[in-house]
Amino acid sequence: KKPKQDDGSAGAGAAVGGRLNAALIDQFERLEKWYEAERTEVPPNATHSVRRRDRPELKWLQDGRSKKTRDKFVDFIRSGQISRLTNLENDPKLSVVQKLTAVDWIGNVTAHHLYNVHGIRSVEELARRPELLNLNQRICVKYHNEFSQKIPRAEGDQIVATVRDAVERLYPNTYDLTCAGSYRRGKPACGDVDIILFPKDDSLPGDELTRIKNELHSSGFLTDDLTDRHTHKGARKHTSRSYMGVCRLPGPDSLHRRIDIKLYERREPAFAILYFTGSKHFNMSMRLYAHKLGHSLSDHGLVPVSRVGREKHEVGPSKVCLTEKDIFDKLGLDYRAPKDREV
Ligand code: DCP
Ligand code: MG
Ligand code: MN
Repeated sequence: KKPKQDDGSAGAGAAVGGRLNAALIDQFERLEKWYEAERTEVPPNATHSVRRRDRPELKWLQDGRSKKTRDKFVDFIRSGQISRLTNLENDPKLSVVQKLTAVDWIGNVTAHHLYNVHGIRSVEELARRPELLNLNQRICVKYHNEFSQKIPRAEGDQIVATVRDAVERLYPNTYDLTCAGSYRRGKPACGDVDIILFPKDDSLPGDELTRIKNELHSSGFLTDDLTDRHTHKGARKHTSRSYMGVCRLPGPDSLHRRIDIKLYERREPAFAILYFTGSKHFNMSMRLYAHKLGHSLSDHGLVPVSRVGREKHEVGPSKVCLTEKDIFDKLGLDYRAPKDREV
């Protein structure tokens, strides 16, 4: 939840509190980003706890935060800055690590290794050293510049239409196609295009996705494939297949774009659509909520579970949900339209 706007009724104190709160949230969020680059633990739920209150003052301090978090808070109140954040932001190594991990498939461990062992200081340098990278990383480094430019919706529409045409050519009137992800949440521009395919009649997917992929390659639309470590042998009861790759529309000025295609069996498309619509944070909080009610929510269903220690056992069949709204209903939540699922 965003801090509430001050409506003026609570006087000047609340206005100052609101502004301070926003600045504090901003600094904790930046801190979280840097901690990620440093691979240190983020104080548990620090940002979340700040977000929950309109006035972060004393109440929050007494609220059982860790001492380290309280110290940062006091630091902020005294100086307007969390000095730990200033230090991290001035750390030359961490700022390189952050730039490197902005590339998909490059995580912290790889980034630190590239920095320490190979002296890499930028993504451009990395592009000249493909021998240091695996295949997915090479592709993402090569197109890093293009991938960091967002895809306007109109171009997203053309990409979707290209895939739809290929699917119809190969399998006329067989699949329903949904563009999920940030596109479905109504964002004006998206990081990639996320397409889900459902057979109109129940069927377990076979090699249809491979044929669709080959078709899109032969027309020159797909330029590169990324390999997914999850899609191979025995992947989750064979109820879905995924493809991740790179596409480019015809025309001299068009950019290389990331594209994900998922093919599901039809039963219960609502769960897959809900999952791939996101956002990631929204999914996390909805899963956590389901978990608290003793259920496990995934792209395949909503299943009652019992936990013994760290073990999770399904103790019943998935709830039947034909629409996304059914899933919200089953959890006792108010329905939220895709555009309201940012957080
Ligand atoms: N997703 C998730 N958890 C992950 C990865 C993905 O829940 N670790 C779900 C939620 C995402 C959706 O899949 O919204 C699509 O993933 P993307 O990475 O494509 O994210 P978005 O489409 O939301 O944003 P972007 O515009 O960056 O593509
Ligand atoms: Mg996306
Ligand atoms: Mn995606």
